Amino acid sequence: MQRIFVSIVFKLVLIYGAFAQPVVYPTHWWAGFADQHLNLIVRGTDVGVFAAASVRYPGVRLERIRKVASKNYLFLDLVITPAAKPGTFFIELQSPGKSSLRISYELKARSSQNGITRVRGVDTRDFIYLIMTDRFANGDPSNDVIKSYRDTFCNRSDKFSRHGGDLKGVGDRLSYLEKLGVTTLWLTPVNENDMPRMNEWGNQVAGYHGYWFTDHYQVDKRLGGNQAYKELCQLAHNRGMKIIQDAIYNHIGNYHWIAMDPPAADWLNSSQGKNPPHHREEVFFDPYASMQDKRQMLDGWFVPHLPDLNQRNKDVARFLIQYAIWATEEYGLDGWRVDTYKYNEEDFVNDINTALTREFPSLTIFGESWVTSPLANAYFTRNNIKTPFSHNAEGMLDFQSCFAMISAAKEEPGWSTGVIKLYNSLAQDVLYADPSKNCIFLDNHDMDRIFSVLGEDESKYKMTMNWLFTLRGMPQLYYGTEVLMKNYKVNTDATVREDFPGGWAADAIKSNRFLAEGRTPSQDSAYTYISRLANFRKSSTALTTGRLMQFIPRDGLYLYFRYDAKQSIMVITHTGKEIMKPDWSIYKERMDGYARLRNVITGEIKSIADFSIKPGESLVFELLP
Ligand SMILES: [Ca+2]
Ligand SMILES: [Ca+2]
Repeated sequence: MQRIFVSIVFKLVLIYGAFAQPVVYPTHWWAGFADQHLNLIVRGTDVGVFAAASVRYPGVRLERIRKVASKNYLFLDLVITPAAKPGTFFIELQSPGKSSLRISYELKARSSQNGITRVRGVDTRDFIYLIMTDRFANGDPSNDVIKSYRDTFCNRSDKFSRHGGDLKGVGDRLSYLEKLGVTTLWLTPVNENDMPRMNEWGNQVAGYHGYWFTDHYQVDKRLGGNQAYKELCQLAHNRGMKIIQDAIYNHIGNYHWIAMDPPAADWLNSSQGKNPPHHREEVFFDPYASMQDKRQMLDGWFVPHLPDLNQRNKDVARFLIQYAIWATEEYGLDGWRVDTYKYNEEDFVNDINTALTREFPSLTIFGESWVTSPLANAYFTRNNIKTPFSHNAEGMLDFQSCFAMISAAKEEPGWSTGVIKLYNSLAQDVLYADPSKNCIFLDNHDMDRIFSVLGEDESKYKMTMNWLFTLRGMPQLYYGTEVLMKNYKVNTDATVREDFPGGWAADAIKSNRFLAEGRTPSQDSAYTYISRLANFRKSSTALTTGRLMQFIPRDGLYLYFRYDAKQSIMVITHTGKEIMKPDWSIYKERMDGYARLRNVITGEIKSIADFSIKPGESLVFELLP
């Protein structure tokens, strides 16, 4: 399948036999982008000997041909004017010895469905489900091992090995996810990771998670390759669901062609793994920061097998920008989640965001960085902070509200402990231009699983889920959380990336958590709870687009309201020790005119006058007259 795809997409016609088939990046392009520049990289053994090139196609102009340090590359700068129609044209390369090479290149027609059924963007009305594809479901055992790849292990009993999960497995579970209320899939990176197993902290680890790119234009064949990804995106879009792709601009795997044969030495940052980043994002906004500390953050390689890209090199930046545009148009992506945001050149991330939204105005982009303060998180977005550099990302993954929700559920309420931390965290939203653009969550593939963090306490689980689905922002759930998958990271994050039970044909029906009959009563109750909450949220204007008002927690009792002209929702949580009858006069501002409370999970209606709340209880009510 892959072979057919490749040959259709870029037919390379060789006239001079001495040259192996070069590869061209981007592999194809489209007519009609706002940015008329297209910078092609031609990669092939000794392709740099060609000194001249020509293109004859109406509306397409070759501006220049450029050589770089490695003789295995040629750079062709083209202009695709609005007059260029979709079609295939030839690029003729000529060497001084009169040998020539003819490359065919395709300009496709852009999709008329962008912004309608695809590339719609993701917003607060959505519910994002994070999947590590290798660990979710194996829909096609024939792709578990690809013999031509460097790593041919597939062993479910080894937590560091690949397990065989794939894109078809995800596509086969869309009904399950839709029933849960999910509207949007975020998969850890789908790009090819053709790496051998690497030594990480003494373990032989595979690139099963997807964060070790070796080819930007190839989806890993163990996940099903480009065609399977295209099919999954189409299936999701057919159901009105959306796709967020996980991007890594900061680094690549050391078996990427850029790392194995860099076009020029300055494509990679020079630390060569010797000075890893110190991870302290304060260097970007600290008025007293040193350049030394800032450069170490930007240039340091995470680990020696993840070479750091020098985004100050214009060709590197252009390669990444064109790839992001290519993937968005090719697959109809609705959003990008940008990995390791704080390690990228600041100008570069602004430039790539601008380039993407110029071509795809409805596209959503949010960054990921594990930061230590709301100020730091807001710094990387459009914000209200005065600093010399201004970032333009609309939102970030909100680690601060995550930590605050966990503290609020776990700690004793006090002056500076427990639920006040959630109140205080939200009060810092003044820093953001629009805090609702953040993606909020309770855990992910890099963190201890939330059910374990909460001591497997089902009341606390419901409490945190209530907050996740009713606070501002786009909620994200990590796969399996809805069926109480648990674990801590123990010297590795592989322990929080276990297989979803039931995703493999060999899994017993009685433990197939995709099916009600394969879940324990607790697991089924958790699944049902989230499904009801998420599906209620879908149709609630107050929760998705309404305003938020919170009241200072009193004796562990914390209330906030989401409201608009049509609807008012009250989220009430009691983290104190005694049964409590709220003093409603405090909340009059939001409760005037209402007499009853409708529980959004059970549908039960109570009078406000009769209501009292038990310690540890958390409830979501729609206010009724
Ligand atoms: Ca498979
Ligand atoms: Ca970097």
